[in-house]
Amino acid sequence: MKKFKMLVGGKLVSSNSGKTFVSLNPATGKPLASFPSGNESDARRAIDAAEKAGEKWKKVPPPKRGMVLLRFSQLLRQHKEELARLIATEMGKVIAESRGDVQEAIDMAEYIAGEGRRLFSFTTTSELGNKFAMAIRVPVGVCGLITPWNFPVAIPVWKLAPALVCGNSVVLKPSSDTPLCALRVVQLLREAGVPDGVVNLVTGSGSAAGKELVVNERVRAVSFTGSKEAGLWIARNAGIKKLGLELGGKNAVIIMDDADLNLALEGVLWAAFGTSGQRCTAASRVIIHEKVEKKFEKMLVGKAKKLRLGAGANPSSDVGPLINRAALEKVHRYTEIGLSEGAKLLCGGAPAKGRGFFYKPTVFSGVTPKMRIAQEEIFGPTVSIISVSGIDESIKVANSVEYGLSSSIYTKNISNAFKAIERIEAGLTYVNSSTIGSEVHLPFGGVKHTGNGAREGGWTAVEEFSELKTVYVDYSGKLQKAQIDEFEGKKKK
Ligand code: UN1
Repeated sequence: MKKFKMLVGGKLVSSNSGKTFVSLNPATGKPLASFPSGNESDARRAIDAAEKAGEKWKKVPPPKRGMVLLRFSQLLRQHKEELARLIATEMGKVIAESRGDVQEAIDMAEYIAGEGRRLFSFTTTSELGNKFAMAIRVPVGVCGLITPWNFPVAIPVWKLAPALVCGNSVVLKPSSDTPLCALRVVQLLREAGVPDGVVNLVTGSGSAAGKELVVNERVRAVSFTGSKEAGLWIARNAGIKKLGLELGGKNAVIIMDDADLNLALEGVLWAAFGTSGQRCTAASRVIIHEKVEKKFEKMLVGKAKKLRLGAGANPSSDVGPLINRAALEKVHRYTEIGLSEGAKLLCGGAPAKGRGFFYKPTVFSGVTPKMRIAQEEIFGPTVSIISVSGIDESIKVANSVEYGLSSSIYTKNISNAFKAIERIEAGLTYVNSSTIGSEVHLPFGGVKHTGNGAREGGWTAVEEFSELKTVYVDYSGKLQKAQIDEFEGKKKK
């Protein structure tokens, strides 16, 4: 097994603790690589390095920072197949989706590179003469990026690219399930020309290295994607700093009685079982008009049973493994919960035989909106079918969960579509398309307990990683008093 190190200030280092952990191949359960168990003091070393290197990086003109990201996007493209194979092996998603993960990173790096020549903010008027007013974007400082395993290349790049173009230095703490993917991303950034210390990689647990990034006052922004529980802890312990939180989802696909059922079927299969249901945007609820429920259930179960489980790297696999044993156990626990709540198991409901962490695509029908399987994020290939009598009820049920990330409606009726667009409480709504498929140049994020209002991607990506400084330039040569000189009628000569 290969042993890897962390990257701090441009140097490969072990943890101060001397301890290591192992990243596994989820399709076999076998060890892949060992990494240092970075702790609080390692995170502090990385923060020191980032603080120092940040002084120079923030002075590099933004278009030049953008050029580094453009080179990075080209390197990602050159290494796309290698990275995709690494994702398929370390995280387990099937190879086509692994390539998509890398493509999303390429798209983001390329798109954000252009921000180097934008970073738009505002100029506006002044209430006084001979005075100029504007707001400019300035770097935040050291950013702590804490990333999940489900998009082990794309999500780190979603955060790294905008943080860097804005002139920040960063400490990346990736999930302990996918450190190899993160290391490869960081190596390519260095190759693209990011100076030593501007990007640091600390591996290890969230409760040690991750925690230090959250509580340390010298870290000025934390961007986190992961569970609601961890997000809540971060929100309560981060102190005064910028926070971007992307948390859970309990996304629904609504299918009306006028929908194209074949199209809806493709969308549900993709949303429920793609990435083995391990996306924050995965659909774990199908809210369907009672008139078409039985027909659709038959169609869905027929297809779900035929999906081939297998290692991500094997091109004939449709559904890969879950990330680890704990995930497998959690998903199965929800099957038991569903059965005990009285839902009807139509297919799946058990781990697949053999090695690795595979779970059979699982469909429950007869689910009611308050059941735990209809409320809680399972993060696995389990979908609950809830039957409703019309559009109003479908939207009410869609909104009856604590989360609000993605949503979708299948209908041919324009007024149903617009009711859904207007009333579904979610950061994303798709019409006649799956809950999955966000593109990098539009904002991505959710409402309610899914997030704290930050949006990744799009023109909003730079907001998380920059501060606005308001600037007034008075060229009148005298003291002009806002709110007083013009409005009191006593303008002094
Ligand atoms: C996530 O699951 O955390 O639309 C992100 C999608 C992807 C992003 C998912 N582009 O599903």
